[in-house]
Amino acid sequence: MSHKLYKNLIGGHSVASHTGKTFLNMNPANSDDIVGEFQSSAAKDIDDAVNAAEQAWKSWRLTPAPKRAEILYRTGELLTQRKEQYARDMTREMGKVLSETRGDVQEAIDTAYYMAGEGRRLFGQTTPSELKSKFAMSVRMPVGVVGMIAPWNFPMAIPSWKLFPALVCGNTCVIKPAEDTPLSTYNLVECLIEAGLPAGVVNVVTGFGPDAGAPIVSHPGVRAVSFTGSSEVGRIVGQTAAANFKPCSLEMGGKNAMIVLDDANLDLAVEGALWGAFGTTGQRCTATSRIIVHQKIAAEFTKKLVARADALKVGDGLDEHTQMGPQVNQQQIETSIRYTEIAQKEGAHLLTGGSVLEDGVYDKGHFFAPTVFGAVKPKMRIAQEEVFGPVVSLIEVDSFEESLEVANGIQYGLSTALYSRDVNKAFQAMRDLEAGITYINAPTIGAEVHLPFGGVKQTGNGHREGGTGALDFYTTWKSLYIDYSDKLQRAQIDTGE
Ligand code: UN1
Repeated sequence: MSHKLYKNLIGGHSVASHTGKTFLNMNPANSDDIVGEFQSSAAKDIDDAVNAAEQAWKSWRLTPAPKRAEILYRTGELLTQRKEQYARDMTREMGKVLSETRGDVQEAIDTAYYMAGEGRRLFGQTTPSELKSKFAMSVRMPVGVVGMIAPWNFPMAIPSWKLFPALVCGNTCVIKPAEDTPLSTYNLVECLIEAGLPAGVVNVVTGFGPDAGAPIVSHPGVRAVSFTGSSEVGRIVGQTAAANFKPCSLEMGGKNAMIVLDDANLDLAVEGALWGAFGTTGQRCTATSRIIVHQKIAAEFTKKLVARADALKVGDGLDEHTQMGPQVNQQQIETSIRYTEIAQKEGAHLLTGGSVLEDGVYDKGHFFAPTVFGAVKPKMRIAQEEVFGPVVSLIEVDSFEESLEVANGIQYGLSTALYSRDVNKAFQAMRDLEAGITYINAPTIGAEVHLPFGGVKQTGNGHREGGTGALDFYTTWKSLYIDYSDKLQRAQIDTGE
């Protein structure tokens, strides 16, 4: 089957990269299926895109926020109409199962409606002046051109978390989708354009990180950068942005713990662990990758979890019966293999999985079996480092206090979960778990778009996506003073009499 050639979208035009090079976007479940061909862009393409965004900003920043918001409402409607098609496209390029890619599109729809509502809020503040007949207030102003680098695991939701608040706040954008999942960004932007977004307000440039991502971060015309991806790349992005004094939002890794206490509803906890660890084939920054279980119930919990992991139906995400899809590419498979070896060398017990699925229906894809390790100690690498695959570790503890200590004993701090029926422990966990997100009696995945999303410690640099936290990143405060006294009044010097 012939595939489609996609070009960069710059200033409302579809343009080929100056490099003359392209790359193929492959279906991770089926190497015969080419999803599309995309531009391998580099610095000159980014320069064109930033220039177009700067040009478009001149009028977009003056478009009233409620009008900008109307475009987001219409985008939400278009996404709703096309949800099924976009979900199928996403499963083809990313691999996760259809129910989850439908959820991914839904997350973009939720973000569209939520951020559209901000078009009639974007509240500022009025503040009393220390001087007489002087009025003081602060208002949110757009930042300018924002550069965005998106990951492949939420191919539509995460671009929407970045684009929609940026747009309602009056910014223009240059976005680079992940090279594994560019089609979903094209689908998203297609809706924005049909909804009435003017040319040049969003520019899409595809390519690889070092060639196309790096120049976005360093370009002097890009006033702020939003990045979601690995800690390794995030560190470079953060350092480059800092060297240019650029605000930069970094959302990176996790090693998310689920604590299961001896008073927990065990079946519920098993269900939650299964979804938290193997949903999206474990490829979420919020994935449950450490299960810290009380020794009194550890044996029973482990038996049930392993049985459920064994029974998971792994396969092509386009098949409605599949419960877990492939990993996104060969590199991710290699990471899963590497950590399986590391864990075994460290003395962890492989309870199930641990291998690449290669035969029969699996021979054309990147499939890894759902993997559970037992006898994991808190300081082992398998308990400390992010795998980003279907691999989960069980760590036994003797007390609630110890479980909190183990949960906090890592460099990351994104999501955490506690299964217990004890309300005091639930509140204590909410207070003491060092993470941006804590769930009680629910797994570590499944954040909703109208709450702040992000983490502490090495997970991020303090910014939040989702919720009103996003508005703080995509606007800058301007303080306004209006003196109607008709004389010179001096702050800190005159009395206001
Ligand atoms: C991510 O993995 O980068 O909370 C985002 C969740 C999803 C978003 C995950 N709503 O699991």
